[in-house]
Amino acid sequence: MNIHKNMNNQELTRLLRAVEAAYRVKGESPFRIRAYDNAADSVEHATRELKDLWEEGRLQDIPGVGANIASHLEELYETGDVKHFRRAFKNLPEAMFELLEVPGIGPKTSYKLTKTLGITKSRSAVKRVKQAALKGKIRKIEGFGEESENQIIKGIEEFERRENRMLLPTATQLAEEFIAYMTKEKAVLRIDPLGSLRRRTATIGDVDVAVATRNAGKVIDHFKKFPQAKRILAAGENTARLIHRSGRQIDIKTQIPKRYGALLQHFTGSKNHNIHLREVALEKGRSLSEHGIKVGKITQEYSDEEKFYNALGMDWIPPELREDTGEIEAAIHHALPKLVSPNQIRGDLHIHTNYPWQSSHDMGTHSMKEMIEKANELGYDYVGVSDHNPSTSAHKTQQLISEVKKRTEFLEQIKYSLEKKSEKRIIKVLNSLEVDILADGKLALPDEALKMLDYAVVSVHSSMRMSNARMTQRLLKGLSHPKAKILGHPTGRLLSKREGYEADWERVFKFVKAKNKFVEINAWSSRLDLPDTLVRIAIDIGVKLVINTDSHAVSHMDLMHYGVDAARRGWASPKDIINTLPFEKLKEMLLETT
Ligand code: DGT
Ligand code: CA
Ligand code: CA
Ligand code: ZN
Repeated sequence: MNIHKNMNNQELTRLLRAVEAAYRVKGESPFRIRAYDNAADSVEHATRELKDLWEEGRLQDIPGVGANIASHLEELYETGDVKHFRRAFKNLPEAMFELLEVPGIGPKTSYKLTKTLGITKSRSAVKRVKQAALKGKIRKIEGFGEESENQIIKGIEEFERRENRMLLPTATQLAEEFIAYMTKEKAVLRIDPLGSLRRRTATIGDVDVAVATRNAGKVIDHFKKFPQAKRILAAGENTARLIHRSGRQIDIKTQIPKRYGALLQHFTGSKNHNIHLREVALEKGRSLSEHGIKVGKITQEYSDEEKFYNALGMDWIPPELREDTGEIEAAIHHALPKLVSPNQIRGDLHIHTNYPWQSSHDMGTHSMKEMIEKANELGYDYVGVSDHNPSTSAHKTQQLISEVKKRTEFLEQIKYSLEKKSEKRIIKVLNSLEVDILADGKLALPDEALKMLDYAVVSVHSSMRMSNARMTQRLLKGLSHPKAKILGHPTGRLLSKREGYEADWERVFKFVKAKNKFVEINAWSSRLDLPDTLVRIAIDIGVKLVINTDSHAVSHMDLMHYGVDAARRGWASPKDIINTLPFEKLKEMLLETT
């Protein structure tokens, strides 16, 4: 493993995952393994570079980085090395860590493959495993078969297709930092994100930014002095690009104010949207560019985008919809949806706390009280506290019931004490759990426990590799229980890690609609699940959705708007989203059990 002083968050995430993998192979304690797993997750989702936080003495601000790991990171930033990590990697082939990047290859598989195939060099590791698999050599290794060999090939193909894309919050934060710097130059009159960042796609290739100015030279000069730049790639008269020290690319494009609308339109994309728009323009004998709309030899100029779209005979189209999936036709017919916006969200129905029980999956880092207070601060009318169900392997049926009973009573007490603080507005607290849908479709809790809840979020957390037909059955069965009201992170996808599982989504959505259930748009940035394309299909079927943060810490509750982005990209209006409803209406829909 390459360890050095200037590791950015992406490299650090890989390093922590490598330590976790080493621990797994060496059979370290589950607590240590979990600590590294949590830390890697936190670093991956951190919106600021950890090195900056270290410089400010705030490493432990990141939930999930405990004192122990923080001390290793301090050693890293001070000396450029970590003795403890070196020890963890001892006697393990370097190449095994490279293979971990392949979806479906875990630490033990990776170790076994590199050992038996004699792979030591990390750079060619993936290529060599692929060659071995294609020659049928892997199925011959003990513990592998034809199926696992095919899975490995599939995983490697997915790995090869995968570009190095950022999660949306990472790109958003990067752009904010950059825009704050650029704004210090007085020649910058206006500045806005462009490209996929403005369209709010779930992952972002590079950050594109537009600047309105009467002095492009000054703007580009200022750009070249950006202190966070590792390298200036190019700087021309009106455009420039750099590599940020996180390894990410930032592009700017400048335009004079009276043509700024055309620039925004042109470089927001998407490519397909622009191609279609150009065809519409062509039919009217016009051509489009970042300078405006050309009729004959005259270029008509547009300072704002709305007039640009209007000139083409259509309404302005929100950037989130610009994917050429019918938005141009709708804009011509004045039939675009009125999209849901973050300030319309009145509550969060899926959050995790540190409620002390032996949980089936990862617990939150803050208490029920802290999480509820945060919901109150956000101005919400209601919040549903939905920890993972207690572990079914650690509890007998009766224990599961008594555990849920205890927690219900605990939550009642908190509600009571909140209501006594009459000077504050009272937030409605709902008693929920995120309950596993087991492989056979049964829920992980007995009826008697489920009965005590206001509603359950039901989710798949295990056995994700099954046929489309079986997964569909599993979801339908899981959703059949009267208390199962919300299907949590429906496809199970983890962006840049694994694709979601397959199911007959139309069938699931029709079932959900018929039984008055709801489908979640999980706002956690590596999930954004339902994906926007499925949001659109669900809405067309008439399904009601709920946008939840799935928070595991107080600060995560601020990330709701990323879920709203996904909803908007799926053409969702407030009427499609149940947590835009006032409490009384929500209660009717959520707590009815028919
Ligand atoms: P990304 O960066 O892969 O997440 O996706 P985008 O959509 O930001 O793509 P990018 O950065 O290549 O380009 C920004 C937008 O500019 C893209 O959506 C389409 C639009 N565009 C229009 N004309 C051109 C052109 O000549 N070159 C490029 N690169 N983009 C253009
Ligand atoms: Ca881009
Ligand atoms: Ca770009
Ligand atoms: Zn979950």
